[in-house]
Amino acid sequence: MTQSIVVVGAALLSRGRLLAARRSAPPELAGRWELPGGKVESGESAEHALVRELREELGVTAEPVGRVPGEWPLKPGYVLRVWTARLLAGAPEPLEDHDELRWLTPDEIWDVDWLDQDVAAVEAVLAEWRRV
Ligand code: 9L3
Ligand code: MG
Repeated sequence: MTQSIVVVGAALLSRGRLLAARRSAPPELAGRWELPGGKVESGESAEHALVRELREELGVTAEPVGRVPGEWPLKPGYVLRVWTARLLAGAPEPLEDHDELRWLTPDEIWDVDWLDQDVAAVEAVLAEWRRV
């Protein structure tokens, strides 16, 4: 059976806030908010992909903290897996694929229009939040 392509998403947590990123592409996803990240490349670990994607998309150095339990289907053949992560250096900027960033408190989490596929992942992040 063909393996799904894993897309890693980062729940970047800092000072009691979660980073949300608004996609600028592709057109069908533009304007919706997501946990930043992207596809794991062949031969690459998920954690390495997470660090690489956060460097490329946001210009920061970050480290994975822990896997958020669960796995969420994306488009056919793709699944989303999420790690909590913390910033080691830099301040996130929307360098690639995003046009706005927001640091959300737990109370503000549902103020943004998350991608449909990210809603369940963000609910799982909220459940983990108190543990990190
Ligand atoms: N995707 C959904 N939620 C996310 C991420 C990072 C990605 N939190 C979807 C959008 C694309 C696919 O996964 O259809 C690949 O993501 P990217 O490489 O375009 O970021
Ligand atoms: Mg991406």
